[in-house]
Amino acid sequence: MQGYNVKTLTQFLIERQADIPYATGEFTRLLYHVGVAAKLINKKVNKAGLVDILGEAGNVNVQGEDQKKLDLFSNWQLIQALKNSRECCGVASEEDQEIITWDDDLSKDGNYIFCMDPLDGSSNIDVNVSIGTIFSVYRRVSPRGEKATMEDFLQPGNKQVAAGYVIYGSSTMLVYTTGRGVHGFTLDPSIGEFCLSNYSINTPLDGGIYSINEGNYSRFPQGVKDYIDYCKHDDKETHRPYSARYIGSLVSDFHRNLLKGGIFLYPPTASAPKGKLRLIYECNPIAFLAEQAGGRAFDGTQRILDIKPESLHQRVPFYVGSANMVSKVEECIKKYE
Ligand code: AHM
Ligand code: MG
Repeated sequence: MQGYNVKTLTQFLIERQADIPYATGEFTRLLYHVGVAAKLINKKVNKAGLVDILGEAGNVNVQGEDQKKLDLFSNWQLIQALKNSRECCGVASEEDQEIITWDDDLSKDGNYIFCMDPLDGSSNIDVNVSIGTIFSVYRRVSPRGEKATMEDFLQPGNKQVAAGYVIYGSSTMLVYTTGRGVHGFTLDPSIGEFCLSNYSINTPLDGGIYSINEGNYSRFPQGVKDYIDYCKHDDKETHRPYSARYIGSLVSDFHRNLLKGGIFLYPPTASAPKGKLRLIYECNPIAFLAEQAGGRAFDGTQRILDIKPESLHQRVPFYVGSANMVSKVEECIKKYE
């Protein structure tokens, strides 16, 4: 009889733990709990059309955007999972103005802090388009045994110990890195497990897709306009014009480009000089994944992972994807410096 040979996320995490000298299992437990929360969020996302969970919750989040009900659920679910893991001493979330810390001794003893956008691209929920959870993990810099401090959260992205996302798409996938490659797991709903499906993802150096909200073209800096014109230019040798693909859901746009090769751009505009996306819980984790897969991420002047955050909800312009495509947009932007 044909068997079913799978490696689950939990098995993989345990195997990988042994790779790291002196690993105590704290980090493995943390990611395990994130995986459980992702499954619970996935269940709700799948049922979104059936239950009274669609639509706005009536609150406005710290970015001034309407919160959708599923945003609130996902935020709550992840915070519970992180607390239950007993390895996390603090959380920063897109949905919360302040950092979240706990008073109990177990939490105060946790070694890790967690930054997240619990449900990104949530304006897509009502129309059944893929959305995602984005997360980033750091080792705390404040002493263990005390509450986490803001300093723990304002570390540059190059200090991340792990980052990942969950994409709730035609399949649900969890993709993560701990700085040793990028690995993808697809949820098999029949056994309720994330199973290893994409071992060591490498993104193509060149790609044929550009992803940008081109409706804002007239407001982009000239260098970005030049790059868009370059993408559309007909040139057989460099396989142009490229294809334009834009879902408006960062996780989905990035995931497609990661696998197929492409670039995602969210430039500054006159009305939003820092762009839209948030450094700590959107750009840093995606940049870490991109680099680990062989890609690049920069903000127009410097490497995303080298930016020292100044505030929790800081925004940055974001260009990420296949290394040669990011270098090309960099060349276009630098012309106008
Ligand atoms: P959100 O965090 O409020 O969901 O917004 C972030 C989303 C990203 O997923 C996506 O890349 C971007 O906003 C799309 O913005 P726009 O509609 O301006 O193109
Ligand atoms: Mg978001």
